[in-house]
Amino acid sequence: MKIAVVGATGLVGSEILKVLAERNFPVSELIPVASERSVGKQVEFKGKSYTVVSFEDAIAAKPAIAIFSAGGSTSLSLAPKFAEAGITVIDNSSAWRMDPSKKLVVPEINANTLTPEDKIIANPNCSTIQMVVALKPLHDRFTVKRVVVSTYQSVTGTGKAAVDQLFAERTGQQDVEKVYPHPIDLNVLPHIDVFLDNGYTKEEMKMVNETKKIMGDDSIQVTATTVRIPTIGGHSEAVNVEFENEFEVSEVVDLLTKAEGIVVQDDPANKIYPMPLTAHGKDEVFVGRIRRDESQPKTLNMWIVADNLRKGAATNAVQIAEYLMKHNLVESEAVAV
Ligand code: A2P
Ligand code: 11C
Repeated sequence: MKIAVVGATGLVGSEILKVLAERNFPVSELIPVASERSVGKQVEFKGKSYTVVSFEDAIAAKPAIAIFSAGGSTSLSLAPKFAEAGITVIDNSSAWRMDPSKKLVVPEINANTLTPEDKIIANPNCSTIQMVVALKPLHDRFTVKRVVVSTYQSVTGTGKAAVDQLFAERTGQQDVEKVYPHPIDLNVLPHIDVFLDNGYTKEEMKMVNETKKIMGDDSIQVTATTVRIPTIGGHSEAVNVEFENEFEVSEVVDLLTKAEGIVVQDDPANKIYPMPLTAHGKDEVFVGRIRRDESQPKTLNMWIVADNLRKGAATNAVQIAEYLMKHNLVESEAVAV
């Protein structure tokens, strides 16, 4: 299958190339796309070099699927051009997620809603994906009523320039682009994406709105505080969940242990709990610190960590591509324009 990766030179784009290779996705031809300034550059895939092309050349090459991770405005302008050519777009940006005509997909939860007519499929925000993967098996059993989440998010969520800013601050290098409004090393910023009129950030509202859409349940109440911390391995989340129904902690652990895509790491006596350092480079969602909230009934606390570039972005997108391929939902030779 011919696959285009739009944003192939970026942090998520490079991770998509790695994940496609690791999972042995049957790529017959890779078509890397980036901005005009990168056309002609080389990217590596499975030990071979591929030349970055323009989006026009990528469309002309008729890939079956284009995985986009090049920012919201690029997706808004380019995804429809690919879709019109019969190419199925899996889009990592926030551009299409809340469009009622587009599916917002986490394969473990709602890939079964996909049809061949879905030509632009939205990949959720990283901090939402890891939370809903852990909430879904519990929602099916106990019904989630309300979630209070605080995040501790990796600088890799912002992109390459943010990783460079963190390490430049650490090493005292001055001549580097500042992507954050304050220092990030030895600091914590309660500010991810832009502030909205309601006082929340856009990242916080993504967690509220995307959760309802993916879970297919508008009654789930979510409130979030999203925070950037100086780490690179993944996003962490302290999640407080109130259920409609009573639960046993042992059953929660059992459900999470059996759920697809989750690894329970919960052995406090041996100091075992999820951390970005150990989640880094992994595809699973790690859950630990599972305990009853003793301050109110039917309420649980847990700690969720995942590599935001993996399950939070690249892995989830490649899993959608795998699902599309397995269920014959894409045109293997897309129509040229
Ligand atoms: P480029 O490397 O040419 O700037 P990150 O999030 O890590 O900063 O990466 C963003 C990715 O999106 C990069 O691959 C970047 O390419 C790509 N990109 C940015 N603007 C466009 C565009 N207009 N068309 C295609 N790719 C783009
Ligand atoms: C972050 N969650 O960590 C963001 C990155 O809506 O796809 C992804 C932004 C998005 O900064």
